[in-house]
Amino acid sequence: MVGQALVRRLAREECELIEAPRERVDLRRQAAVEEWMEEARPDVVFVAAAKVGGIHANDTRPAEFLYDNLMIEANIIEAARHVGTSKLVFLGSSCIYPKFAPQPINEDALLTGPLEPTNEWYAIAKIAGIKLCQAYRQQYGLDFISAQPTNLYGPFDNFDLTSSHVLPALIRKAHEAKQAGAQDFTIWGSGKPLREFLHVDDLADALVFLAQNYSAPEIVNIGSGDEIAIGDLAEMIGRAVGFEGTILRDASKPDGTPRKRLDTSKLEGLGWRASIDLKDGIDDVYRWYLENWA
Ligand code: GFB
Repeated sequence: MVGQALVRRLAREECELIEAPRERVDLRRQAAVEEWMEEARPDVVFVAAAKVGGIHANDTRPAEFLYDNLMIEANIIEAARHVGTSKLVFLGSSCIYPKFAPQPINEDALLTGPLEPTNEWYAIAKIAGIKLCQAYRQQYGLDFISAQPTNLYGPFDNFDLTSSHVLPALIRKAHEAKQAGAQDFTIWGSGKPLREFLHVDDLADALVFLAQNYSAPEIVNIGSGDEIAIGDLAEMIGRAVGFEGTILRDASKPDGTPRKRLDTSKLEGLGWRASIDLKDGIDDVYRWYLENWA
């Protein structure tokens, strides 16, 4: 999803675009990454690739989320150094911050407290990626930066109900309930956790902005300010999809972190802010879902 958004955004820049699709290179394999890098010799690298998933996938596949992400980032960062890449933008995540970090979460909160257990494996891998960028800057003088996006959604999202994030899952549940003429659909947890959502086209724009305008070891948050309780999100999606029944809650499923709104004052100070509002973004993704998935 992030890679596709970057490709759409970079089509508007004067650059030659080189992609590393999954079929061409398994980024978990060091030799494959080295070979790809030697051939491509990119000037700028965006590390969008990662093993990602929603709360259930993170919670039940800890080894994959830790191992795959450590390998992907370590292989790419070291191979980029080897071929003389001049700029690298690494993507972290808002889950790198402590579970009970003060809100909105400032970049300084990194490594100040315990992580949310459902996604600590992914978070540890992403923190290692951040530290790799900082270490390569310190030891080799390389301009490797890292950005921390809030919860993302958009075209090419994953709509598989066991591995997806909440927003695509609820679009699918609401749509299928409407199609089946069902009276209800069920969301996980209490519906009370708050999440901030950023459309992936906004993210891609921010990443290109940072590649062009930011060069420092400190991490940068990318958020939207569009924060909503999961129960309210479900109702909003129900309206967008045209579902008129009841929304039930499954308390046996985890809530995860209670709130993780990012403080985006640093990025705004640099001159960038999000522009796609959540309602428009949901309409956009629902259109994409109808055309490509449903
Ligand atoms: O998006 P999500 O899976 O991940 O879940 P996190 C967000 C909230 O939505 C949780 C609730 O409180 C879920 O319990 N939820 C309700 C649902 N219904 C559903 C449903 O049908 N599917 C899903 N998936 N959730 C992720 C991390 O945490 O945040 C990732 O797991 C990543 O590693 C991402 O960092 C940014 O927001 O809890």
